[in-house]
Amino acid sequence: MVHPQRPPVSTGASASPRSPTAIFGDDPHRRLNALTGEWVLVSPHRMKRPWQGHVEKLPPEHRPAYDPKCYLCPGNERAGGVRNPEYTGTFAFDNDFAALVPGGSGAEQNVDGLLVAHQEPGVCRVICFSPRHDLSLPQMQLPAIRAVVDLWADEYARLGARDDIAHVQIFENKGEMMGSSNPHPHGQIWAQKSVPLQPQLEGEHLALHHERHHRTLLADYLRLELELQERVVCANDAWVALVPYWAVWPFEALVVSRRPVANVGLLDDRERDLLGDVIKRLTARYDALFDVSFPYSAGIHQAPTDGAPHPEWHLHLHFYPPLLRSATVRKFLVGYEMLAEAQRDLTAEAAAQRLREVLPG
Ligand code: H2U
Ligand code: ZN
Repeated sequence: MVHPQRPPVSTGASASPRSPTAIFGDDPHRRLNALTGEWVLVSPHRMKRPWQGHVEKLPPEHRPAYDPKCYLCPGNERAGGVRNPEYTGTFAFDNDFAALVPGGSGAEQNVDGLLVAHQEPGVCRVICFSPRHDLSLPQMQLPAIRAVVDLWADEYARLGARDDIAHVQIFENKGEMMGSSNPHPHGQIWAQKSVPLQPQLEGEHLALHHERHHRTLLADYLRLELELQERVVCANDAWVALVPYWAVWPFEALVVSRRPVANVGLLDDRERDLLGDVIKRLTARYDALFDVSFPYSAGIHQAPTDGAPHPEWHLHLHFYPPLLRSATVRKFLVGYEMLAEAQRDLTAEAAAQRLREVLPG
């Protein structure tokens, strides 16, 4: 059963010594990302810079349910000449311009440990969430989102079973701003022989924590977040969406399963339905924030498919949206952030509160 439970709204001045607001107030401070070991500089006092709360409106978007020129719509021809079937649910195909291809020479280079490279085999897939050109995840019905979750699980299992695939990255670029080439609701999968950098860093931190405590890092982190209720955005019986303590992007979110599960294939029926529910509620909040189809890159982090047991892995989704104050004011990682480390002004606690309050439920 879905509990549209609304966490108590943080007063911002909680007496808890574990609340960063109580400890640091408006003082600049650095927060550690427990998943990756990276740091982020938080400068809450800078949010006091004058801002009238002005929201620039973009003209409303009108998209047809079917676009004869869209290469993802059912029955249409793609670049390269292949025609899509008249699909009525989800639809996945091999990317016609794949960044990774199967096979290869297995060649390696290592010159004095300074010029180091290896050939990388892999598979790239494109996944259409819906035949409807005009929808995106928050507008889709729950059973249709559930079908997307099932597709993720099928693709993870099928690709992960291959000997030449040790990692399956499922992701979505939404909106032109994030480099999405087409508004038709779709995501991508890049599966490859090596575990790429971000999941590798997370894997190392998850493994250290599991070794030490025999619980997953995210189970312990989630327990803290549920206790503190400062950064939780919305939740149901199986999932919690929150703005992580170490968030870099203004309205970054982490969706964590209540049960420590290593990959999407291990989610039961109810957890799959409820994943759709939490994604719909989080992304609906995003759209409501600036009254615009909210751009983001989002993706699933889960256990490598290298054949090893991964009791340390705890499935989660990251949402990285670039918007800061309106439909047009974006956050770029520039200057100090390129040369030193990530920085933000809006605290994770304030961002979570905005997301909680923008919509009921
Ligand atoms: P993005 O919108 O996130 O770029 O994803 C769309 C993908 O679709 C992109 O990787 C592929 C592009 O290579 N594509 C095809 O496979 N066939 C086409 O006909 C056009 C685009
Ligand atoms: Zn389309």
